[in-house]
Amino acid sequence: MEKTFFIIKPDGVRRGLVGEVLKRIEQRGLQLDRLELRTAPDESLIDKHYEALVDKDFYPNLRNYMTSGPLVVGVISGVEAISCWRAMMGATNPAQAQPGTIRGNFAQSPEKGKAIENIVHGSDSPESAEREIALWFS
Ligand code: IDP
Repeated sequence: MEKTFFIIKPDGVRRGLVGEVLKRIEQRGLQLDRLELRTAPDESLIDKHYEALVDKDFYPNLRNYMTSGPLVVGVISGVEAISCWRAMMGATNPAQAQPGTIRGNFAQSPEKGKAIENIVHGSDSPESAEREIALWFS
């Protein structure tokens, strides 16, 4: 069994997609190990979460987006949970996300210069899953 960390980002919560996302996790047969609503994510936590991206031009927009409202964080486990959840999310840019994926069904690509609001996050490797679980649930 592999564990991964996921976020339902502020646009997902704002748009009432929490139930939809959790339903997909459950129906896929992934196990929900932890689940929490965080009402006021602080900037320093987001900076640590996205430490590899803080130097990017779009980072200030990404931080504003991620602190713009409540988000849901959780841990799921299953066989190949990391790649399974990444496939369920779809491509980062919603314009390239396959229909049927969460991003491909529910997200739109932003205008130039804005953060990509794409509903969900998922760890991209066992190392980042371990780091992100420790960061958010320490
Ligand atoms: P991922 O979420 O699909 O793993 P990452 O490259 O790790 O993609 O980027 C993290 C998040 O940063 C994305 O989900 C998206 O919200 C935002 N983002 C990534 N690239 C861009 C960009 O070029 N412009 C604006 N926002 C971006």
